[in-house]
Amino acid sequence: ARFVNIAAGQLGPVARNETRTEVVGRLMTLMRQASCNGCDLIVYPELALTTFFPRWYMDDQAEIDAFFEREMPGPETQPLFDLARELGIGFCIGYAELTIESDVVRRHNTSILVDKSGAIISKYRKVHLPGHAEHEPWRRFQHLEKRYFQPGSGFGVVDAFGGIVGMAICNDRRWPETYRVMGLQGVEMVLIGYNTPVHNPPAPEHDDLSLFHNRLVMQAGAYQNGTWVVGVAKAGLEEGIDHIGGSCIVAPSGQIVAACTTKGDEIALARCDLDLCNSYKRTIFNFDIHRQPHAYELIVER
Ligand code: CDT
Repeated sequence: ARFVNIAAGQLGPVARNETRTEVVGRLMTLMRQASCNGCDLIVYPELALTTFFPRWYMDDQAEIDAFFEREMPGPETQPLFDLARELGIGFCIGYAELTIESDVVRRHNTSILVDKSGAIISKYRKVHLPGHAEHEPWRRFQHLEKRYFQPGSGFGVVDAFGGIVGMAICNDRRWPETYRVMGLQGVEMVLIGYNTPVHNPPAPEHDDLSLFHNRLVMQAGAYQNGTWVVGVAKAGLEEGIDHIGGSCIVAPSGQIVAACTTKGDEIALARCDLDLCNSYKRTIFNFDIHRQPHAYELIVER
């Protein structure tokens, strides 16, 4: 067996006026709880350091950029990295990333994986950016990820925590290709943070199904690729908008083995045996023997 003790580090709402230092304090409290419970790794939500700002239309670039990190770690986030090193625990966290290279500014919805020594060992930039790019006043609230972020370029994996680890962010979890591209690289743990409003303005008929769909996609992704999946919410009533919780850890069988029960700051814990992946990767989902890529050409052509 190859055990990795994992915490899903769910956050309740983060207010617009909450400082990075206050949020990092909450993250550190969860990290200490995870460490006390013998965890190797804690997974935090998407855009964990701020409120989910794509709900607002803004055209003042300075106002928008205040939600972005120009360095990681920066002065306010350094204590989280220091605590990780002190406790010997890794973490995965999402944040809005601003980079400037040769005078070109780029903004991404990003996740990083940090090892037990506090070093960043992998970075992922969200590929599937949902929502819209222009102001749509008919909505009760906006979902402007297409305005504020550029898409990332792909799904890599990294050797870490004794296994093969990949990351995805929120809307990515709804797309089978996300898991399969990492599955083809032998992924054993997919770490996913999310912010999912209960209400979807273009399709309110889905609202009652939002927790069902959350589980449906992550359980299917886990089973169909023989991998652990860790899904972690920023949950609850944030700036007047209700977000699903439902953070959970899914085994390669597709079964949920741990789940949060509140919509606040909470950890859910699981002892994840990465060797459980083999039972699926070597049998029903032995890709080398059973996949038929010639029949899937349309998927990459369109
Ligand atoms: N953050 C994020 O990607 N949220 C979307 C909301 C639905 S699309 C408007 C999600 O897929 O959960």
